[in-house]
Amino acid sequence: ANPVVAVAGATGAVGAEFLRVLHDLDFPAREVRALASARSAGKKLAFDGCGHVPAGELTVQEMRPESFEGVDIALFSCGAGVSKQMREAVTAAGAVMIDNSSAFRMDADVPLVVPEVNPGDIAWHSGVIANPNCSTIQMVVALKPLYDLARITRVVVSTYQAASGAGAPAMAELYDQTREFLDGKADDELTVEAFQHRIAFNCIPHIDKFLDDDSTKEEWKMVVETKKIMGDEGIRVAATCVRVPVLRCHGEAVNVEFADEVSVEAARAALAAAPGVTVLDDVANNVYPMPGLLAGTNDTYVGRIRRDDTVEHGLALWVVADQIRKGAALNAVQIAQLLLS
Ligand code: 11C
Repeated sequence: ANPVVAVAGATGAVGAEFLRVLHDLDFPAREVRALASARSAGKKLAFDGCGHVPAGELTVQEMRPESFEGVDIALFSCGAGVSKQMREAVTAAGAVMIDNSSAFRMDADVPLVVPEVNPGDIAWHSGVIANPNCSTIQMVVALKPLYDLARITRVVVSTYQAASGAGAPAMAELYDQTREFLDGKADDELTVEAFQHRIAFNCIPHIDKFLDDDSTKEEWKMVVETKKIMGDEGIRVAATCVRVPVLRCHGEAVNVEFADEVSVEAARAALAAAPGVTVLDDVANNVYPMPGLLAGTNDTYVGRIRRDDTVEHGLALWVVADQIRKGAALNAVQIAQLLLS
């Protein structure tokens, strides 16, 4: 039967993208329920339709535990606290929660799934499947075809993360602050709310909170989530996560160390053949992926594939994906598609 889908957090940046992706993939729903906090209840959201749901407007309903009665799949993006509060109600209603927050990702009974990498892990879910952090998703999509050539032993990654990773208000802050800056406002006159510092014409090496070892939680997520998704606790990951004044799409400079030799040619061929990957790598013609030009796309784009001679078996690459689509909404809806298959 065609599923009833709830979109929890429908008014947020990822929530809006859930609705677009459900339409774009023509997800075979018979009902789509838009849920959000009480203050958004009654708001109308344009929806282009999917499956048996015609195009029109969805009226946002206040999310309560009883909102999940009759729901088959609940796509969640409203923060870890709300996901924790609602988990019991969702699973008691018989729905599967696909959760975009960090609430359950590292729980032993919750699969952490990227369909191109570990689709089989959905088999052992017990009501909740976690969607990984956006910066992890695009990295593992690129790493998996390489891992299939030779075991990966170490990854060093530096991220260039878009403002919208911190939500729609953060993206608005980048626009507004850039305008204020160009209008000549001094630093102490600029509106700085979404980030710790001015993001316009700046880079901020600080995403999520600092941990005891002086790394950030965003960096920690890339370390532990990569091991869980790839199913290999032996992969060592060193991450530095940086916010850059880009609206949408994260970029990642990735250095990969293998247990055995992997040629640039073999890597390029494996990436070109991999699901969800597009290779843009023709330096003679200045072709490589760029975040500013890839917003709204579905694939993970890989370029600048070259040797890393600082280790015995090393490659360097540059990876870009739209973190609201593949890094969040698209990955979650692809998990929902896997559940139906
Ligand atoms: C960012 N990656 O760009 C974060 C957003 O754990 O799902 C997503 C945080 C998460 O700020």
